Amino acid sequence: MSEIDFKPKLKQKTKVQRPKLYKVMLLNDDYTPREFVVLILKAEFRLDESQAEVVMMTAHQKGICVVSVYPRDVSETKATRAIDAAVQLGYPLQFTVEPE
Ligand code: TYC
Repeated sequence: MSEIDFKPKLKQKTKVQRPKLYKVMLLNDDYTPREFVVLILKAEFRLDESQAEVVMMTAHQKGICVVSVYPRDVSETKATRAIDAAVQLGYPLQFTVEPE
């Protein structure tokens, strides 16, 4: 009887890591028109009219609201683009990005 064991001792495990997600947060201010906030939420974050209204009003009343979650680079790009669009029109609208 052979003593040689041909079975592989180690199984290779492939670990697939989910990308970490980052929240884009909308901050209230006293100057940006509500209509513009809704417009940006629809254009940049692909919210529909009623979602955009709810997010805008939540930020307006509570000071801050989660807009959406994405991988880090997507969140940062969208927040930057939204802030840039506001700056173009002289509005102080702010978004922040934080880990979920
Ligand atoms: N508070 C602003 C106003 O009364 C509207 C607004 C809502 C601005 C939400 C920013 O994230 C915001 N004109």
